[in-house]
Amino acid sequence: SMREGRPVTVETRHCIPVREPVVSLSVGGHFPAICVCVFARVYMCVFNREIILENNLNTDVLEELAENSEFNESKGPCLAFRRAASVLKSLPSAVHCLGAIQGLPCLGEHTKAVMEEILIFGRSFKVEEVQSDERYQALKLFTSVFGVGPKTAEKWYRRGLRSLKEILAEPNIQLNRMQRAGFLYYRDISKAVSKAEAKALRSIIEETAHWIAPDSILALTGGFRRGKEYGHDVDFLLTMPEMGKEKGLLVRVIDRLRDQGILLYCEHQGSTVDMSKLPSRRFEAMDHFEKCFLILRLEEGQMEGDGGLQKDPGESRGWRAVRVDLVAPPVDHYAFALLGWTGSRQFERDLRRFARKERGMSLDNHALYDKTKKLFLPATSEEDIFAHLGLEYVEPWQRNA
Ligand code: DCT
Ligand code: MG
Repeated sequence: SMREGRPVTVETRHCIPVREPVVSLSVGGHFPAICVCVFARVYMCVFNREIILENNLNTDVLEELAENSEFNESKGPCLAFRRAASVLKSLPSAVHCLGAIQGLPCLGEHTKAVMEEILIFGRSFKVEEVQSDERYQALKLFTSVFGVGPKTAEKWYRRGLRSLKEILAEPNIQLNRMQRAGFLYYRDISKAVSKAEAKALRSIIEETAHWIAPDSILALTGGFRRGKEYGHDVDFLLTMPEMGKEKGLLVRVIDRLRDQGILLYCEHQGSTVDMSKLPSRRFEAMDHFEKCFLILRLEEGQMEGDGGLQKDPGESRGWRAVRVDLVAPPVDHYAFALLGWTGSRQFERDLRRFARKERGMSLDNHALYDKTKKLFLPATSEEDIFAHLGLEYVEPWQRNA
């Protein structure tokens, strides 16, 4: 799994770990009824069979349910399952009984029902039903291709297509450039990117950027900045120390990567930040910075000591394709862009909600706006932003929820 889990056993006051011997049930007099009841059922159903229920296992199934809701365009339930997964991820230990989750926020009845099934039967029938659903399987498969979103996936499903082979064999399907690259490099880019690979790419892009502009600044963001071992892509911010000097830099970096023969695919988006619209501009989920979505070729020989390329066993070619996002904000928006692109998505969502609800402020990847004072709060670092929000600084590795 690409997710971080903390496999620690739970020792909360209200529950006994499932792995404890049966005798500990007899001391259950002061435990809440629901807890005792669940334990009795656990023992009746599975006797001594060990159920090790780690939270990462739980959150994976909840994220599958979230994805399924997304395919069904059920935004509410989708967000509810994502929130629940995020809350479980933030617990210091694994959940071994329902009692341990009774008081937690954001766990809806559907989530609780799924967790109860897993605690009692060691599996969830609701999840299995979703997993075996033909439409879910097809949409999950289709959207796993770079450039294919839920709308396109749905269209293909309605045409009766069920496999990637069938899509490629269908003469009436027009793939766009991004989707063609997605199919071409499918095996490589559906493989997780390791931290060592991310570091190697960082060196390559930094060298390229410095060759063009020696004082340019490159920062690794996304999951790898949060300390994750694996990711689905590698995210970077690129800027210049002086405002406006970043203009044209990204295009030159792309050209240079192309000249070096490592640019397999590039979708470039120019900046759409409209400074004249400030401060009436809407605060949005997507940012307007100049950026590019790339597929780069990473050579075995470019890996620095700590590990080789993530490849299939028996794969003899000495390179792999990797998805890279490169975003180029102007320096006075840099701190906001860094905070936004470091993620996680759920952390950003919660931080924005906190700013809005608790502080009457709007936060996005560009700026922080105080709605009462009607002014923008400038920041040159993430620390400044947390300070404006009246929060203690949260380290990137603590933003994984
Ligand atoms: N982000 C953003 N605007 C976008 C896309 C992403 O602000 N248009 C933010 C949200 C999280 C962060 O950037 C990185 O996005 P991902 O790469 O999708 O997530 P990740 O946490 O790096 O996870 P993964 O390991 O899957 O890459
Ligand atoms: Mg990422």
